[in-house]
Amino acid sequence: MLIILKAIEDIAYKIEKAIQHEDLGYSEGQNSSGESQLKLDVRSDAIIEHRFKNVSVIKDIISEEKDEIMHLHDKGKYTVCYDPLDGSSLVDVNLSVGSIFGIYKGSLDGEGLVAAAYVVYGPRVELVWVQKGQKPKLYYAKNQKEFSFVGEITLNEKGNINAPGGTQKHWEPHHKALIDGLFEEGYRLRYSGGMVPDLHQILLKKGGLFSYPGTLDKPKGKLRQLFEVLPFALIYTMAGGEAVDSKGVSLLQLKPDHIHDTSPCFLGSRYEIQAMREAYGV
Ligand code: P6P
Repeated sequence: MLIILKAIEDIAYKIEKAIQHEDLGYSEGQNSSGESQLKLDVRSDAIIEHRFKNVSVIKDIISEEKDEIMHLHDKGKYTVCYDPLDGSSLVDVNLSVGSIFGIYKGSLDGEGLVAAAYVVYGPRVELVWVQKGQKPKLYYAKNQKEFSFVGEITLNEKGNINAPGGTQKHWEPHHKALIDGLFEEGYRLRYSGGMVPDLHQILLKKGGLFSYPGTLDKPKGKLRQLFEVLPFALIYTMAGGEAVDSKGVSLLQLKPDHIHDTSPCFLGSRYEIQAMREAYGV
């Protein structure tokens, strides 16, 4: 499986360069979620597809930017689901963005998720890798050739960062009570609109809550299960935190019906997930 980590390191360098030097305009296309595609989205997807074609253990790939599953290697064991450049619309206001990867073996669901990774393209390029049963590992791009291991990531029982997603006017009353309650306790608002840097910050600051709830306008939430919600659910759970849906059920029990299915999601330290359970009555 570490051959996939090596490929993600190579991909990170190439996407970083594309972000620095390539056109930030819109392509003519739309992705499967009906979102307009930036040229950078298409370019990042092509970089990943090209690199994974050289990794024979990868059987299939599923991308936010592709309508359907793409077969790569008959003898491959893993399906890699990825969001090539999450939050790409933030690039033209010079905010951090990221790539997210879920590595599945057997079933395309929380049970089949065996590893996950993300790359943050910020002031530094950083990478987090996790295998089921192990602590998440943090690396940073020391130069154009290698990533250096920094250390393992653990979440404390409680944090003080609140990253509330979704359109506030469409929040249900009990969700608003959860968010306002944390602010009442002195939590700090840290929300950029990019889930990768927003979730990365909570991990490195060792605690807090990231939420993207079901809302009146998006009852099933906005974030995609296979290549956004589940990879981070594995990372947060292996870091000692929790990752649940709006019923308080572990996101690692998700079983998507379609490759672009979404789910409400709450990821954070144990104290904040307990606060969510109390506010939602679950
Ligand atoms: P909202 C970026 O488009 C993204 O998919 C995630 O990175 C981010 O958490 C979310 O959407 C932001 O959505 O509705 O809060 O702007």
